Amino acid sequence: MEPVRALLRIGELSRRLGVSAHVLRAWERRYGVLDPARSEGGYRLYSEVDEHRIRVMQAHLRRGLSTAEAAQAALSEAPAAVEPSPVPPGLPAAVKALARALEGFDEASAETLLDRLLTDFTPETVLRDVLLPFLREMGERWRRGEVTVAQEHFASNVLRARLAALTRGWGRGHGPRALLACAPGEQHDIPLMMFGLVLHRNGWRVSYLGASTPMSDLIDTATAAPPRLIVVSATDPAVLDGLEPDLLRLAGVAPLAIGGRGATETVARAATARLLDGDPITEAERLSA
Ligand code: B12
Repeated sequence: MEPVRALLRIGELSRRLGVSAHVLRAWERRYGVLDPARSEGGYRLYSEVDEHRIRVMQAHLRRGLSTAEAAQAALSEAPAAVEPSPVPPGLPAAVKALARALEGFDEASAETLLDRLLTDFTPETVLRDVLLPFLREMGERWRRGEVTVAQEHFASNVLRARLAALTRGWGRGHGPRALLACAPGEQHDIPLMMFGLVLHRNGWRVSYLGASTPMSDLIDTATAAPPRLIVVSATDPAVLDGLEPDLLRLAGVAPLAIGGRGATETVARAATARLLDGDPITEAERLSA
Protein backbone atom coordinates (compact mmCIF):
# COMPACT_ATOMS: atom_id res chain seq x y z
CA MET A 1 0.00 0.00 0.00
CA GLU A 2 1.47 3.34 -0.93
CA PRO A 3 2.18 5.75 1.91
CA VAL A 4 0.11 8.90 1.86
CA ARG A 5 0.67 12.15 3.72
CA ALA A 6 -1.13 12.74 6.98
CA LEU A 7 -3.35 15.78 7.04
CA LEU A 8 -4.99 16.47 10.34
CA ARG A 9 -7.85 18.61 11.45
CA ILE A 10 -7.21 21.00 14.32
CA GLY A 11 -8.86 18.71 16.91
CA GLU A 12 -6.63 15.82 15.95
CA LEU A 13 -3.51 17.99 15.96
CA SER A 14 -4.51 19.35 19.35
CA ARG A 15 -4.92 15.83 20.80
CA ARG A 16 -1.56 14.70 19.43
CA LEU A 17 0.30 17.68 20.83
CA GLY A 18 -1.60 18.22 24.05
CA VAL A 19 -2.16 21.88 23.10
CA SER A 20 -5.70 23.21 22.92
CA ALA A 21 -7.16 24.06 19.52
CA HIS A 22 -7.69 27.60 20.79
CA VAL A 23 -3.99 28.05 21.59
CA LEU A 24 -2.93 26.46 18.30
CA ARG A 25 -5.13 28.89 16.36
CA ALA A 26 -3.64 31.81 18.32
CA TRP A 27 -0.09 30.64 17.53
CA GLU A 28 -1.05 30.24 13.88
CA ARG A 29 -2.48 33.77 13.76
CA ARG A 30 0.19 35.56 15.77
CA TYR A 31 3.39 33.79 14.78
CA GLY A 32 2.58 31.93 11.56
CA VAL A 33 3.95 28.65 12.96
CA LEU A 34 1.21 26.66 11.27
CA ASP A 35 0.62 26.61 7.56
CA PRO A 36 -2.54 24.60 6.93
CA ALA A 37 -3.94 23.47 3.60
CA ARG A 38 -7.70 23.60 3.06
CA SER A 39 -9.95 20.59 2.60
CA GLU A 40 -12.65 20.63 -0.09
CA GLY A 41 -15.11 21.47 2.66
CA GLY A 42 -12.98 24.43 3.75
CA TYR A 43 -11.47 22.85 6.89
CA ARG A 44 -7.90 23.66 7.80
CA LEU A 45 -5.71 20.59 7.36
CA TYR A 46 -2.35 20.42 9.12
CA SER A 47 0.66 18.44 7.97
CA GLU A 48 3.37 16.63 9.88
CA VAL A 49 5.63 19.63 9.21
CA ASP A 50 3.14 21.74 11.20
CA GLU A 51 3.08 19.15 13.96
CA HIS A 52 6.87 19.01 14.07
CA ARG A 53 7.16 22.80 14.24
CA ILE A 54 4.90 22.91 17.29
CA ARG A 55 6.91 20.15 18.94
CA VAL A 56 10.08 22.19 18.41
CA MET A 57 8.29 25.22 19.80
CA GLN A 58 7.19 23.23 22.87
CA ALA A 59 10.79 22.10 23.45
CA HIS A 60 11.96 25.74 23.38
CA LEU A 61 9.15 26.76 25.72
CA ARG A 62 10.26 24.09 28.19
CA ARG A 63 13.75 25.56 28.07
CA GLY A 64 12.29 28.88 29.19
CA LEU A 65 11.99 30.87 25.96
CA SER A 66 8.99 33.21 25.62
CA THR A 67 6.22 32.11 23.27
CA ALA A 68 7.30 34.60 20.59
CA GLU A 69 10.95 33.49 20.84
CA ALA A 70 10.00 29.80 20.78
CA ALA A 71 7.87 30.38 17.69
CA GLN A 72 10.71 32.25 15.99
CA ALA A 73 13.14 29.44 16.80
CA ALA A 74 10.74 26.82 15.46
CA LEU A 75 10.24 28.80 12.25
CA SER A 76 13.95 29.21 11.63
CA GLU A 77 14.53 25.45 11.71
CA ALA A 78 14.71 23.85 8.27
CA PRO A 79 11.59 21.80 7.56
CA ALA A 80 13.91 19.21 6.02
CA ALA A 81 14.70 18.16 9.59
CA VAL A 82 11.25 16.57 9.80
CA GLU A 83 11.31 12.80 9.89
CA PRO A 84 8.60 11.61 7.54
CA SER A 85 6.00 9.80 9.58
CA PRO A 86 6.18 6.09 8.78
CA VAL A 87 2.48 5.45 8.88
CA PRO A 88 -0.25 8.03 8.88
CA PRO A 89 -2.33 8.18 5.74
CA GLY A 90 -4.45 11.17 4.83
CA LEU A 91 -8.10 10.43 5.43
CA PRO A 92 -9.60 10.77 1.93
CA ALA A 93 -6.72 8.67 0.61
CA ALA A 94 -7.43 6.14 3.34
CA VAL A 95 -11.03 5.75 2.15
CA LYS A 96 -9.72 4.89 -1.32
CA ALA A 97 -7.01 2.59 0.02
CA LEU A 98 -9.56 0.76 2.16
CA ALA A 99 -11.84 0.32 -0.84
CA ARG A 100 -8.96 -1.04 -2.93
CA ALA A 101 -7.99 -3.54 -0.24
CA LEU A 102 -11.49 -4.73 0.62
CA GLU A 103 -12.78 -4.90 -2.92
CA GLY A 104 -9.67 -6.94 -3.75
CA PHE A 105 -10.49 -9.34 -0.88
CA ASP A 106 -7.17 -8.32 0.68
CA GLU A 107 -7.96 -8.56 4.37
CA ALA A 108 -4.34 -8.23 5.51
CA SER A 109 -3.88 -4.85 3.82
CA ALA A 110 -7.23 -3.63 5.10
CA GLU A 111 -6.31 -4.63 8.67
CA THR A 112 -2.88 -2.99 8.38
CA LEU A 113 -4.47 0.19 7.15
CA LEU A 114 -7.01 0.15 9.98
CA ASP A 115 -4.21 -0.45 12.51
CA ARG A 116 -2.35 2.56 11.14
CA LEU A 117 -5.42 4.74 11.18
CA LEU A 118 -6.36 3.78 14.72
CA THR A 119 -2.83 4.53 15.89
CA ASP A 120 -2.79 7.97 14.32
CA PHE A 121 -6.35 9.14 14.75
CA THR A 122 -9.05 8.84 17.35
CA PRO A 123 -11.64 6.11 16.74
CA GLU A 124 -14.21 8.90 16.19
CA THR A 125 -12.16 10.31 13.32
CA VAL A 126 -11.61 6.88 11.77
CA LEU A 127 -15.30 6.05 12.01
CA ARG A 128 -16.60 9.41 10.79
CA ASP A 129 -14.03 10.26 8.14
CA VAL A 130 -13.06 6.83 6.82
CA LEU A 131 -15.58 4.09 7.59
CA LEU A 132 -18.78 6.08 7.05
CA PRO A 133 -17.72 7.52 3.67
CA PHE A 134 -16.39 4.11 2.68
CA LEU A 135 -19.67 2.35 3.55
CA ARG A 136 -21.78 4.94 1.76
CA GLU A 137 -19.63 4.87 -1.37
CA MET A 138 -19.64 1.09 -1.36
CA GLY A 139 -23.46 1.14 -1.15
CA GLU A 140 -23.67 3.51 -4.11
CA ARG A 141 -21.29 1.44 -6.17
CA TRP A 142 -23.18 -1.73 -5.28
CA ARG A 143 -26.40 -0.06 -6.43
CA ARG A 144 -24.76 0.87 -9.75
CA GLY A 145 -23.51 -2.69 -10.17
CA GLU A 146 -19.84 -1.73 -9.77
CA VAL A 147 -19.38 -3.73 -6.57
CA THR A 148 -20.62 -7.29 -6.27
CA VAL A 149 -22.59 -8.68 -3.35
CA ALA A 150 -19.54 -10.83 -2.57
CA GLN A 151 -17.30 -7.76 -2.32
CA GLU A 152 -19.85 -5.90 -0.19
CA HIS A 153 -20.36 -8.89 2.14
CA PHE A 154 -16.61 -9.40 2.49
CA ALA A 155 -16.01 -5.74 3.29
CA SER A 156 -18.93 -5.53 5.73
CA ASN A 157 -17.74 -8.62 7.57
CA VAL A 158 -14.14 -7.45 7.89
CA LEU A 159 -15.26 -4.07 9.20
CA ARG A 160 -17.89 -5.50 11.49
CA ALA A 161 -15.39 -7.93 13.01
CA ARG A 162 -12.96 -5.09 13.54
CA LEU A 163 -15.58 -2.95 15.25
CA ALA A 164 -16.73 -5.90 17.34
CA ALA A 165 -13.17 -6.29 18.60
CA LEU A 166 -13.27 -2.69 19.81
CA THR A 167 -16.49 -3.32 21.73
CA ARG A 168 -14.95 -5.69 24.30
CA GLY A 169 -15.84 -4.56 27.77
CA TRP A 170 -18.26 -1.86 26.65
CA GLY A 171 -20.81 -3.16 29.15
CA ARG A 172 -18.46 -2.59 32.09
CA GLY A 173 -17.99 0.48 34.22
CA HIS A 174 -20.16 2.72 36.32
CA GLY A 175 -21.59 5.06 33.72
CA PRO A 176 -25.22 5.25 32.59
CA ARG A 177 -26.35 2.23 30.61
CA ALA A 178 -27.71 2.35 27.07
CA LEU A 179 -29.68 -0.51 25.55
CA LEU A 180 -29.17 -0.67 21.78
CA ALA A 181 -31.08 -2.72 19.23
CA CYS A 182 -31.98 -2.76 15.56
CA ALA A 183 -35.69 -2.83 14.76
CA PRO A 184 -37.23 -6.18 13.77
CA GLY A 185 -36.14 -7.12 10.24
CA GLU A 186 -33.25 -4.65 10.25
CA GLN A 187 -29.88 -6.24 9.45
CA HIS A 188 -27.77 -3.09 9.20
CA ASP A 189 -26.20 -3.09 12.64
CA ILE A 190 -22.77 -1.61 11.85
CA PRO A 191 -23.89 2.01 12.40
CA LEU A 192 -25.50 1.07 15.72
CA MET A 193 -22.28 -0.59 16.78
CA MET A 194 -20.36 2.59 15.92
CA PHE A 195 -22.87 4.58 17.93
CA GLY A 196 -22.35 2.28 20.94
CA LEU A 197 -18.57 2.51 20.66
CA VAL A 198 -18.61 6.28 20.82
CA LEU A 199 -21.12 6.27 23.68
CA HIS A 200 -18.83 3.93 25.60
CA ARG A 201 -15.82 6.15 24.94
CA ASN A 202 -17.86 8.89 26.57
CA GLY A 203 -18.42 6.90 29.73
CA TRP A 204 -21.58 4.94 28.94
CA ARG A 205 -22.10 1.24 29.46
CA VAL A 206 -23.59 -0.50 26.46
CA SER A 207 -25.97 -3.46 26.32
CA TYR A 208 -26.09 -4.43 22.70
CA LEU A 209 -28.79 -6.62 21.19
CA GLY A 210 -27.72 -6.11 17.56
CA ALA A 211 -29.61 -6.86 14.36
CA SER A 212 -33.34 -7.57 13.97
CA THR A 213 -34.60 -7.63 17.56
CA PRO A 214 -38.24 -8.58 18.19
CA MET A 215 -40.06 -5.72 19.91
CA SER A 216 -41.47 -8.01 22.62
CA ASP A 217 -37.92 -9.09 23.58
CA LEU A 218 -36.73 -5.53 23.60
CA ILE A 219 -39.58 -4.41 25.83
CA ASP A 220 -39.00 -7.36 28.22
CA THR A 221 -35.26 -6.72 28.37
CA ALA A 222 -35.73 -3.04 29.08
CA THR A 223 -38.40 -3.70 31.69
CA ALA A 224 -36.26 -6.25 33.56
CA ALA A 225 -33.47 -3.69 34.04
CA PRO A 226 -34.43 -0.23 32.83
CA PRO A 227 -31.49 1.50 31.16
CA ARG A 228 -30.85 5.25 31.11
CA LEU A 229 -31.49 5.24 27.35
CA ILE A 230 -32.88 2.89 24.72
CA VAL A 231 -31.87 3.37 21.09
CA VAL A 232 -33.64 1.63 18.22
CA SER A 233 -32.00 1.81 14.83
CA ALA A 234 -33.66 1.40 11.43
CA THR A 235 -32.16 1.84 7.97
CA ASP A 236 -35.33 0.90 6.16
CA PRO A 237 -38.38 3.06 7.07
CA ALA A 238 -40.60 0.04 6.34
CA VAL A 239 -39.28 -1.83 9.37
CA LEU A 240 -40.81 0.77 11.71
CA ASP A 241 -44.20 0.67 9.98
CA GLY A 242 -46.89 -0.13 12.52
CA LEU A 243 -44.41 -0.34 15.38
CA GLU A 244 -45.47 2.96 16.98
CA PRO A 245 -47.54 1.29 19.76
CA ASP A 246 -44.59 -0.95 20.73
CA LEU A 247 -42.20 1.97 20.58
CA LEU A 248 -44.54 3.98 22.77
CA ARG A 249 -44.57 1.16 25.34
CA LEU A 250 -40.79 1.08 25.20
CA ALA A 251 -40.64 4.82 25.76
CA GLY A 252 -42.72 4.25 28.88
CA VAL A 253 -39.97 2.04 30.31
CA ALA A 254 -36.99 4.37 29.70
CA PRO A 255 -36.13 7.37 27.53
CA LEU A 256 -36.19 6.25 23.91
CA ALA A 257 -34.31 7.51 20.87
CA ILE A 258 -34.50 6.32 17.27
CA GLY A 259 -31.78 6.66 14.62
CA GLY A 260 -30.91 5.66 11.08
CA ARG A 261 -32.42 6.75 7.80
CA GLY A 262 -35.59 4.79 8.61
CA ALA A 263 -36.20 6.86 11.74
CA THR A 264 -38.51 9.73 10.88
CA GLU A 265 -39.91 12.73 12.70
CA THR A 266 -43.40 11.22 12.39
CA VAL A 267 -42.45 7.95 14.09
CA ALA A 268 -40.45 9.82 16.73
CA ARG A 269 -43.41 12.02 17.56
CA ALA A 270 -45.86 9.10 17.70
CA ALA A 271 -43.52 7.15 19.95
CA THR A 272 -42.47 10.13 22.11
CA ALA A 273 -38.91 9.28 21.13
CA ARG A 274 -35.98 11.55 20.51
CA LEU A 275 -34.99 11.58 16.85
CA LEU A 276 -31.25 11.12 16.23
CA ASP A 277 -30.95 12.47 12.72
CA GLY A 278 -27.20 12.93 12.43
CA ASP A 279 -24.53 10.32 11.87
CA PRO A 280 -23.97 7.76 14.66
CA ILE A 281 -20.70 9.28 15.85
CA THR A 282 -21.95 12.86 16.07
CA GLU A 283 -25.20 11.76 17.71
CA ALA A 284 -23.39 9.70 20.35
CA GLU A 285 -21.10 12.65 21.10
CA ARG A 286 -24.07 15.02 21.25
CA LEU A 287 -25.99 12.76 23.63
CA SER A 288 -22.97 12.44 25.88
CA ALA A 289 -22.41 16.16 25.96
C1 B12 B 1 -23.20 -2.83 4.68
C2 B12 B 1 -24.57 -2.81 4.07
C3 B12 B 1 -25.35 -3.96 4.22
C4 B12 B 1 -24.95 -5.14 5.10
C5 B12 B 1 -25.10 -4.71 6.57
C6 B12 B 1 -24.07 -5.36 7.46
C7 B12 B 1 -24.26 -4.92 8.88
N1 B12 B 1 -24.15 -5.89 9.78
O1 B12 B 1 -24.51 -3.75 9.20
C8 B12 B 1 -25.96 -6.24 4.65
C9 B12 B 1 -25.29 -7.15 3.64
C10 B12 B 1 -26.54 -7.08 5.77
C11 B12 B 1 -27.01 -5.40 3.94
C12 B12 B 1 -28.24 -5.91 3.60
C13 B12 B 1 -29.18 -5.24 2.87
N2 B12 B 1 -29.05 -4.01 2.33
CO1 B12 B 1 -27.58 -2.82 2.73
N3 B12 B 1 -26.18 -1.63 2.79
C14 B12 B 1 -25.02 -1.68 3.37
C15 B12 B 1 -24.26 -0.36 3.11
C16 B12 B 1 -23.23 -0.62 2.03
C17 B12 B 1 -23.60 0.26 4.33
C18 B12 B 1 -24.55 0.43 5.52
C19 B12 B 1 -23.92 1.27 6.57
O2 B12 B 1 -23.43 0.78 7.57
N4 B12 B 1 -23.91 2.58 6.34
C20 B12 B 1 -23.34 3.56 7.24
C21 B12 B 1 -24.48 4.45 7.71
C22 B12 B 1 -24.05 5.19 8.94
O3 B12 B 1 -24.78 5.39 6.67
P1 B12 B 1 -26.30 5.68 6.26
O4 B12 B 1 -27.04 4.41 6.10
O5 B12 B 1 -26.24 6.64 5.14
O6 B12 B 1 -26.89 6.35 7.58
C23 B12 B 1 -27.05 7.75 7.77
C24 B12 B 1 -28.08 8.04 8.82
O7 B12 B 1 -29.21 7.30 8.65
C25 B12 B 1 -27.32 7.80 10.12
N5 B12 B 1 -27.48 6.53 10.79
C26 B12 B 1 -27.57 5.31 10.26
N6 B12 B 1 -27.73 4.39 11.20
C27 B12 B 1 -27.76 5.03 12.39
C28 B12 B 1 -27.90 4.55 13.67
C29 B12 B 1 -27.92 5.46 14.73
C30 B12 B 1 -28.10 4.97 16.12
C31 B12 B 1 -27.76 6.84 14.48
C32 B12 B 1 -27.74 7.80 15.59
C33 B12 B 1 -27.60 7.31 13.16
C34 B12 B 1 -27.60 6.40 12.14
O8 B12 B 1 -25.95 7.94 9.77
C35 B12 B 1 -25.83 8.29 8.41
C36 B12 B 1 -25.77 9.79 8.29
O9 B12 B 1 -24.46 10.18 8.26
C37 B12 B 1 -25.43 0.60 2.66
C38 B12 B 1 -24.99 1.78 1.85
C39 B12 B 1 -25.22 3.12 2.63
N7 B12 B 1 -25.45 4.17 1.92
O10 B12 B 1 -25.18 3.18 3.79
C40 B12 B 1 -26.38 -0.39 2.02
C41 B12 B 1 -27.87 -0.07 2.00
C42 B12 B 1 -28.29 0.56 3.30
N8 B12 B 1 -28.46 -1.39 1.86
C43 B12 B 1 -29.47 -1.40 1.06
C44 B12 B 1 -30.23 -2.55 0.76
C45 B12 B 1 -31.25 -2.40 -0.36
C46 B12 B 1 -30.04 -3.77 1.44
C47 B12 B 1 -30.86 -5.06 1.27
C48 B12 B 1 -32.36 -4.87 1.12
C49 B12 B 1 -30.25 -5.79 0.08
C50 B12 B 1 -30.95 -7.07 -0.28
N9 B12 B 1 -31.61 -7.05 -1.42
O11 B12 B 1 -30.88 -8.02 0.44
C51 B12 B 1 -30.50 -5.82 2.54
C52 B12 B 1 -31.50 -5.50 3.65
C53 B12 B 1 -31.27 -6.32 4.89
C54 B12 B 1 -32.20 -5.92 5.99
N10 B12 B 1 -33.36 -6.52 6.06
O12 B12 B 1 -31.91 -5.05 6.80
C55 B12 B 1 -29.79 -0.03 0.51
C56 B12 B 1 -30.99 0.60 1.19
C57 B12 B 1 -31.85 1.34 0.22
C58 B12 B 1 -32.99 2.03 0.95
N11 B12 B 1 -34.12 1.36 1.05
O13 B12 B 1 -32.83 3.11 1.44
C59 B12 B 1 -28.43 0.71 0.72
C60 B12 B 1 -28.54 2.23 0.96
C61 B12 B 1 -27.55 0.44 -0.52
C62 B12 B 1 -28.01 1.22 -1.73
N12 B12 B 1 -27.26 2.24 -2.14
O14 B12 B 1 -28.99 0.93 -2.33
N13 B12 B 1 -26.57 -4.17 3.65
